[in-house]
Amino acid sequence: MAEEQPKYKLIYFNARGRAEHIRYIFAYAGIDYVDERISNDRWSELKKSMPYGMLPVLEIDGKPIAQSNAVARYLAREHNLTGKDEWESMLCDVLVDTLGDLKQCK
Ligand SMILES: N[C@@H](CCC(=O)N[C@@H](CS)C(=O)NCC(=O)O)C(=O)O
Repeated sequence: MAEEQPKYKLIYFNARGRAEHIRYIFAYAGIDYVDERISNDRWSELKKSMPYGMLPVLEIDGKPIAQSNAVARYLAREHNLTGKDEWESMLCDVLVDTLGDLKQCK
């Protein structure tokens, strides 16, 4: 019998920001998920219940997980998107860290 897929809910603002690479992984791997985009006026209340008080958060079967790159790496590993060997896996990490540098304001 096929293993049941976890239920995923991605919570973020209505923006690409730090959630878009997670959405790309879901789209590329063909994974169903709820893409919950919260408005700024809901945020101050919701913030209190989010781990570390920031978004994005991915709920996996109801368990809230913070940190976009940790989430993305987990999904990539689960769906065989980390390359065929350690070398390709390193190249994926290089890309992630480079994108992280680009997101920083200097
Ligand atoms: N290292 C975290 C950073 C998360 C982060 O900075 N989130 C911002 C939006 S991009 C946020 O939640 N800002 C609202 C706030 O701090 O109240 C990640 O990559 O998930």
